[in-house]
Amino acid sequence: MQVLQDFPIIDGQGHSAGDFPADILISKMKELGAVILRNVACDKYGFIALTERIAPGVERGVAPNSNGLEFHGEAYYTPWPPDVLWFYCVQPPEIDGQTLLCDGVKLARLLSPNARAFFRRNGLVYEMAFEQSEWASYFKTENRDEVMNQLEAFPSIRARFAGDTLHTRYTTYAIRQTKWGNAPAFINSLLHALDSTQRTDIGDYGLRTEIPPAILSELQGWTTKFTYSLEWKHRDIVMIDNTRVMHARRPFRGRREIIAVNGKARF
Ligand SMILES: O=C(O)CCC(=O)C(=O)O
Ligand SMILES: [Fe+2]
Repeated sequence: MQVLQDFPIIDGQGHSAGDFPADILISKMKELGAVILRNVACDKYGFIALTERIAPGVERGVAPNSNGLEFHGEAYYTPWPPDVLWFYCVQPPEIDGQTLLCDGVKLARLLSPNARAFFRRNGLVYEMAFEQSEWASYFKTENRDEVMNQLEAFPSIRARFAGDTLHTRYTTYAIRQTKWGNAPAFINSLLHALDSTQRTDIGDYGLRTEIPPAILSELQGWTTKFTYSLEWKHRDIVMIDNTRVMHARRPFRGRREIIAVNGKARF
């Protein structure tokens, strides 16, 4: 059985993304967790201009290679996940490569009392290693002492440098309150961090919390059944509440180019 989730697709009717009313996107995203804007006149620069009006951030490519990716909220292995996640489709995949969405508020409601109690009692501990280019860009300094000082603002993170690599150990919860609506949502990088077969692109990243197998298979069951699968079209723009909706992707073959922005809401 496939229980589909619905996220709204707004038809931009060929209008320019530059003029598209921000309040429509914002209100749909707040209400339903994600919104897809299709059929707008928009190149990559128009997309970036739209993000800058609503929720700007650093433009990046998506995770490299053509492997699938398990469900995750973006950057949930750090204390600073973006609140809005944007994707823009430069080139739809030739074969497969759908991006999947799963509403963490619905997922939190579906969880068994046993799973919910486990996640209330047990935090998630993530470890991560950041290369110099990554930490220097995030902290806007190349000075390690300065980075350690900035990290003191986050009591939930322990950090150390080994050479130029920053190692972090971050403790948080699997179920957290959403930013818009303040509802409990299952949003984290648990499944992604545990899926070592699909994490070939990132070394030294993992979950140090043991999740009981029954809870893990419950989660895999719900996220498989309760999935929205986006069949990318040229110039699709997706705006995701990253405090509520997790994303994943199916493996693909052939060309596929999606760009992303980890955004900070201006609203
Ligand atoms: O390629 C995708 O559809 C999403 C990849 C991803 O999770 C990311 O880059 O944040
Ligand atoms: Fe991601």
